[in-house]
Amino acid sequence: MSNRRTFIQKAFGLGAGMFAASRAFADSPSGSSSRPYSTHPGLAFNMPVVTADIGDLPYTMDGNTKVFHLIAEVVKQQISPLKTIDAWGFNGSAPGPTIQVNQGDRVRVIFDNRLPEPTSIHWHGFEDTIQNDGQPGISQESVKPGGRFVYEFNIHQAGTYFYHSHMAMQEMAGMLGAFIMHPKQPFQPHCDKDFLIHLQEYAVLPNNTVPNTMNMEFNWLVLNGKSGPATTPLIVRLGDRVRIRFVNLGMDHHPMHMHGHTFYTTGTEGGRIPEAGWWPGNTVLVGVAQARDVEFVANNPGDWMIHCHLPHHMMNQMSSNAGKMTRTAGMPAGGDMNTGMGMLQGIPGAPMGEDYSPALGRGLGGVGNSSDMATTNGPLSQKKAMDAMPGMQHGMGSMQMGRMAQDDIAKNANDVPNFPQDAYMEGPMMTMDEMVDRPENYGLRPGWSGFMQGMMTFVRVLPADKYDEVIARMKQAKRPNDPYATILERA
Ligand SMILES: [Cu+2]
Repeated sequence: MSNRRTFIQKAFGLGAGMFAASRAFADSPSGSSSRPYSTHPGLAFNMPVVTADIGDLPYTMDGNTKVFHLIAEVVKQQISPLKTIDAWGFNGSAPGPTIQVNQGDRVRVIFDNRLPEPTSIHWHGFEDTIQNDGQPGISQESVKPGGRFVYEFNIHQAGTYFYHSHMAMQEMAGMLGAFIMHPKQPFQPHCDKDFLIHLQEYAVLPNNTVPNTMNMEFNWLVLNGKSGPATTPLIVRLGDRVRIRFVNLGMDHHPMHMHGHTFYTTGTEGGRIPEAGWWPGNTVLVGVAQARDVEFVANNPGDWMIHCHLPHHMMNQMSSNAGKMTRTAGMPAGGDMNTGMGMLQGIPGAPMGEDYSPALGRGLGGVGNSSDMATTNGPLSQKKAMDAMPGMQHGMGSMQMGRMAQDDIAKNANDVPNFPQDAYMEGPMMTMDEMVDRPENYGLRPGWSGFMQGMMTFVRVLPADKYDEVIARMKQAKRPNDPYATILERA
């Protein structure tokens, strides 16, 4: 028995027999869509939650207390192959790593502030003592730069909870993470896979790396800190019962939609819903500061999309679509606050006026934005496109920027009102399969990445042979701190 498995068993209170039973069963053929609940035949147990692209915060034991070391710090978060932003997060990522504990645990979180300003950590939804609430200036002194605060909890709840800075702007800069409390009595029916997906949004202008946290309009929409197609798909075996925990600590509510299946909402940020109260759907609205746990039997093979259904949240580097579009050499990036919010000062005073062009996001005017920096959104030559987007010239790799098949566009396209809509926003010219290559993407349709943007990922429901092949490739990759490690150990 590997150390890793021993660790998992200790961590989640799993008996050796449970592993043996589910393991033996996993070796048998699976894939029947008639299986009502799960590939696991025995008693339910708590599967560790997988937070793809993020992973978990490790802990040590001090007697009976689980001790976590949480560090707030400046992080470089790569949200897309060509876009790395300066965020504030925890232990190297934004969102921070997921903390997983069991109901009944005694937990200590040693928190260090390595940010240049005061902060504290709020434990969202915890029914704990006021001294541990993490509300700066109310329940505790702020933790100064270089300072430390120790939080202690007796975990008596169960479900999907969070931690985050209680300073609003810091939260928008990435200071959030998940806190899973596994129930003492595992939830029935047993789930074979348990995933967590954070929903976040950033406003980052072209050629900038610093999110504008005061912005009200967002052009980078991310799941677990990655924008499609850089998101890592959820890998499940045909017949698995799957739980997905959506967590939203952003500015907007997100209707999260899944293709090919009907799921039931089984939990909220307040814990488990009794089964009689579960409701079916294929879209669940995840409001700000809410969690929604959904469960389904993955009985329909295919690469099924999971995405926010707000149209603007299915794009990257989104731009306002008004004013002169493709008939000019480029468009300004980020108007100032007034014009960006629609308070027009040009002539005539209408968004289609000669003084206006589309703007990429909204800015503050002079602070972190660049009204005069033109970039392209039109059918320009490849050279012009490259010249206009200096930030895009590094590592363009296999991206076929600017190449769109002539016969994809009607001859009279430029005479048609509303053209272009998606013609130069997605499709073959945005394909970057090689740049986002990873084992979890193995076997996807060639060119898939040109159609994945923003809050989009897949649940890949794979028949046994394909599942085994993808899992084998994931194991082969031997990635340090692999978020999928707890699944790979069992596979
Ligand atoms: Cu959304």
